[in-house]
Amino acid sequence: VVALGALSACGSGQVGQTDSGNSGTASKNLTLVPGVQNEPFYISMQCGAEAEARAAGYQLQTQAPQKFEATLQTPIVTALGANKPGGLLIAPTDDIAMAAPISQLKQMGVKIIEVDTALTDTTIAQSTITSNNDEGGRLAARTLAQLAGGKSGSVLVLDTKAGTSTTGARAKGFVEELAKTPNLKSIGIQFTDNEPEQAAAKVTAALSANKDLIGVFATNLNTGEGASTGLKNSGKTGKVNLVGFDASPSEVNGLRSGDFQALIAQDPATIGKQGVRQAIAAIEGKPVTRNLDAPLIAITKADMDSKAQYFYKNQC
Ligand code: T6T
Repeated sequence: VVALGALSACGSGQVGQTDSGNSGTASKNLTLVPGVQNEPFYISMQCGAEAEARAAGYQLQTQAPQKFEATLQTPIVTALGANKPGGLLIAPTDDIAMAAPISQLKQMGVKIIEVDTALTDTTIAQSTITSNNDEGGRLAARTLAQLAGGKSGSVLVLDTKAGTSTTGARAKGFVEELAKTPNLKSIGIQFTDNEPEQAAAKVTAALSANKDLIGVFATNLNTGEGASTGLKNSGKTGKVNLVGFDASPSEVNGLRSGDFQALIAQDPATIGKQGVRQAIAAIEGKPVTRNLDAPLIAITKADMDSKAQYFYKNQC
């Protein structure tokens, strides 16, 4: 496990489906395929990747699916075969289903770097750069235990979809760590399909079934936003502790206003930057690091003003 450095500065590129940097030879072209379009976590990752590519004289193009879904990400990856980039930086939307299209590109000589999520088959990518998601879940459990301050109650965990390596590891780490706090009892992990509406509905149902609900852990941005709506609709904002993951502009506003009690922030710009570095190393035949962990940090309302550098961006 290698700790990474501070956030890289973002360039002035656009976000979405973009080209950035200098024009170069075919092998100097990189493509970033995030998990989903227009989402602050992946936008911040793109900003870090673009700045690093530009500095190294490489060109980085970004193509993202409209939803976090393997059926939408697969055709994007497959189409890259027509105009092979030197390296692919990808956040696989499914740890099994994305193996075949990614392997196909690899067989054509494209260097494969996983950023954020990963495939179950660890032989496909040359490098994986991600947060330590198990530890992120554990950090969320310890943060919730502190917020509960010795009170007893039950706790709901909201995951996204089965097959998402990151959120799955967060949920599992959280439940294991929570078991060390006897007054807090997990009522289980529920899937939301990464839809805020489903997350809101699961929170409302959990509140009806568990009068002692004391906390909710939402494993990413959409589940957090949905959970916050669910608590609001039931008049439970601030009464049930909501610990979210990520630090999007709307989550940060929610922390300030009291909709969230804590956020576990990742460092997506550093993930993007390191993804580019590893891709370039692979293309240029230099040593590549197989696994890199990016830093995580817990943020509460009390300390948020001193941690503004961890907030995600909506544009570079
Ligand atoms: O939490 C991030 C990312 O790490 C995860 O893999 C999917 O959800 C996010 O993009 C946030 O919505």
